[in-house]
Amino acid sequence: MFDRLKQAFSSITSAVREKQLSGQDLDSAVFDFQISLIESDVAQSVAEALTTEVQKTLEGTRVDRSVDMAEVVGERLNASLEAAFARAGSVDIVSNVREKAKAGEPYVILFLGINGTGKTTTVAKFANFLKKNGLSVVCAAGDTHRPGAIEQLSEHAERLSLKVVSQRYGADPAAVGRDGVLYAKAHHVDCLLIDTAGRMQTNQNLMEEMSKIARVVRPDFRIFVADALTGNDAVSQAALFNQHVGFDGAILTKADADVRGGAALSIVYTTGKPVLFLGVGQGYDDLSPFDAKAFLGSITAR
Ligand SMILES: Nc1nc2c(ncn2[C@@H]2O[C@H](COP(=O)(O)OP(=O)(O)OP(=O)(O)O)[C@@H](O)[C@H]2O)c(=O)[nH]1
Ligand SMILES: [Mg+2]
Repeated sequence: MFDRLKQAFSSITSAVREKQLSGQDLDSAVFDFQISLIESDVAQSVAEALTTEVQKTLEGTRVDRSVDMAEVVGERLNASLEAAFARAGSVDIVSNVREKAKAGEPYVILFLGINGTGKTTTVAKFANFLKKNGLSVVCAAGDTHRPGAIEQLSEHAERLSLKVVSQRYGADPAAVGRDGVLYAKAHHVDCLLIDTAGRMQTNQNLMEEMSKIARVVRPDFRIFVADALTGNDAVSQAALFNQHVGFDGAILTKADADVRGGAALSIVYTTGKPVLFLGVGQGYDDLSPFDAKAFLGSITAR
């Protein structure tokens, strides 16, 4: 996973070291770094910000022959990445759910994202994860648009021995969400997971519908689901949902097939929201908690 991003970070420090030793101009190394970030799915704005960090570091140390510029550049980049991930913070959903359960209230999670990113699969994986942590779960079939969507969620739920609250196709998803909340309250279920549609006539309609569900249901947490393989698109979608509906954390699916790795970095940088989990396959256990430290360690080889 994420090999390209790792390569981009290691190539800038080795290029700086080589050029410094041979007294060559460093501008081309900085330019190559920016290109390799973009090729690793790092959003343009984030690639520019990181390149500026490198440039500033080089300007600040160029005169001093005694310092190892490559080392300084590596440290500056690490510090910048660490700061972005620290700003986004982290969330312990299991303890949040437990906390609310103590007060006798269900914890409501709304899943958001465009079509095909893996929302429904992720709802099932997330339900499995909560169950394994000793929590009770119910799902609501909030995608009342796509033919087969209700059956798809119901099949997952059956395999996981979970209840699904649903209505007919064409029903108001906000009403389905509200039914879910009422069911969870009446049956003392710890957590309600609401699946939603990803495709509507227009993105504007999708945003309006998601905002309406959020207004009616007032979820405790909104999870944005993105497909890591779509790279920069995932970042634009994150910006769209963050602006129009708002979300509290992201899950990146299909990370098992993602060799580039820039999506996680870019979503954290551009939205300031944490990545919570990575989807790493199609099985119910293929959901790994996202460890920012380990991620940074793997891409910066520290
Ligand atoms: N390899 C891999 N495949 C995944 C992962 N997550 C989801 N998928 C696959 O992606 C496809 C789409 O998943 P869905 O869960 O149906 O996506 P969705 O967002 O609900 O799609 P719509 O309901 O059409 O909006 C399915 O074939 C999933 O098995 C993952 O982490 N890794
Ligand atoms: Mg779906």
